[in-house]
Amino acid sequence: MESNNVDVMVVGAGFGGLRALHALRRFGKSVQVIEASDDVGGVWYHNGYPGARCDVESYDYSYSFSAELEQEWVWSERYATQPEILRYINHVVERFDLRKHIRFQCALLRAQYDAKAARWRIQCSDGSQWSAQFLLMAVGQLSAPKSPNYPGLNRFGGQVIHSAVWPKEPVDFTGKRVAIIGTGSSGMQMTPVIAQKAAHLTVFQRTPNYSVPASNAPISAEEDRQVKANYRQRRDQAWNSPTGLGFTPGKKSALEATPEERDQVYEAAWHRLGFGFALSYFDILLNKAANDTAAEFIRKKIASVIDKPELRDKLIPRDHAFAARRPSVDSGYFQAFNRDNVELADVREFPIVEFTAKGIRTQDKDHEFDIIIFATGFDAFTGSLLKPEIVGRHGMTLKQKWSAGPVTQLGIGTSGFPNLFVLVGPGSPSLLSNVMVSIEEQSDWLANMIDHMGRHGVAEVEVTEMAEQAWVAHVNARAHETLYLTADSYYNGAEVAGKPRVFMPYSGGVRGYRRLLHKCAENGYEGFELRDKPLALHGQAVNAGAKSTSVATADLQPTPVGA
Ligand code: N01
Repeated sequence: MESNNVDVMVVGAGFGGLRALHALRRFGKSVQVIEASDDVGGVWYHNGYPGARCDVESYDYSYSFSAELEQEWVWSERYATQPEILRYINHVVERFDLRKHIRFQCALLRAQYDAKAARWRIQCSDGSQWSAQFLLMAVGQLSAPKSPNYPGLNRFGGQVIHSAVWPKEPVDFTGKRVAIIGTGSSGMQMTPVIAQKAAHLTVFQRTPNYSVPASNAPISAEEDRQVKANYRQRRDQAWNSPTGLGFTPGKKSALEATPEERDQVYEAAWHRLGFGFALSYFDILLNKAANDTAAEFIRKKIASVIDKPELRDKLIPRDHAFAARRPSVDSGYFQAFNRDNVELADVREFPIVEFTAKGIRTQDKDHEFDIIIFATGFDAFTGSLLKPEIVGRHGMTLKQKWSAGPVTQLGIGTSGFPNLFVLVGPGSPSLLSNVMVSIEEQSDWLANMIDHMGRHGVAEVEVTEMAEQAWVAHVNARAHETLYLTADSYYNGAEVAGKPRVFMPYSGGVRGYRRLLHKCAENGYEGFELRDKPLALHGQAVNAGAKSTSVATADLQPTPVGA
């Protein structure tokens, strides 16, 4: 068992877990990463569907911790494809010799906190058992795929594939009748690509989605040289932008601009900015009337590329504000419906009744398919976190503790679960940010905290109840400043029936969040209790520079989004 004692057990070998491993190793910590699948990459390993690519620009969706890595890696396109991202991840793993710390086909089944030893006792799917001072969950926010359970599902004689569990062997669509259920980012990305191969493609849509064109393009040698000559400035700009994408929100309200000015601004953003379109004016996500101007512009754009008038009304989103749900960044999604072999099935008009041996029966007709793809999304944020049984200090499971929704201090830890950390989890900017920026920020912050604890003889760290209540209130207050709460989405738990309706990501922006993280550390990890002996052994909180274990609520006062 000796070799199974580690300082930190990291769960997940995606971008987050790998970055955390790298950060912790720099401080000389012994780290074991466990990964349920048979290779690195997390979501980028599993989501191998045709057309899968990142909708954050390649230069920004990459690690910043090594200037050499930044300089030597050459991205081929503005928005990298899934295979290219996976090659990058593997390159990083080999270059920094990370693989030897990772155990594959090893899923976390159960972790129980041993309150007297201040260690986590861990059981894995491969039978291995571990003891770790810290348990760091880097399991991703969109890693628990969700499939509707239609009647007759097992009767269907063709192939059923989920976008997020894409087969490793190639799927040949040539001459096939294909169905895609779901029109989120995954469905919208794969539609135009599969349409080119399939004999017939039917897209089952429940909610029309907004999308901004990717304007993807190859990266020239000159552009690569220029970016790399100024990479630090580019990173600074990303870190100091609200979303971590490098876009600075417009200074003006959309409502102050004349219609002509707005059209010019939106037109320019439409052709180049991807997600940056949403920041053309600072209040697009804050004010419904401002949002309407952007939404109307997008609706006109969508209408202009759809040839069949009867499809326009169905494909154009009207039932929610632009970006209140996650919009897509697409490459020819709407145009795909101009093809003779592509059909839209509106399941709000004619719901799916059941699967049949040959396909799908909707209320109006029978559809026959060879392949049916579920692009139906995920049990977001908490799906993978709550899958293993994680038992805290009082014998309570994390699932029980979070039965009314996740409760955290800074999205990082939760009371009753000492020495447990979550990377890019609920309560942090996570999916409202360039997740790479959030991953790096939190990994370094956590590694510093763990190092600090080691140097100050701290055995146990635990979030205080007061701090987590203040943080949840702050996350809610920030969300209420925005339009995010006006729509049902996976941001607020609406994607799974019966899931607590709680707004999960932190909408205060990565820069504001970073300030709070730093302030927390400067104040001796405010909101966390640092103990030299485990509480179970009647240890006292050690000061370790702490001024207070509660949070100064003045630090959490709402400030405008984009500040
Ligand atoms: O999942 P989604 P996704 N019957 O949840 C529909 C990231 N991502 O995999 O909206 C019919 O967005 C559902 O309909 P509705 C990105 O953060 C990134 O597409 O619930 N339809 C919706 O249309 C993204 O936001 C990239 O009414 C059903 C769709 O399925 C996130 O992953 C690429 C249904 C699910 O959309 C998730 O995207 C891809 C049912 N029973 C994804 N159940 C990058 O580029 C669900 N739907 C980085």
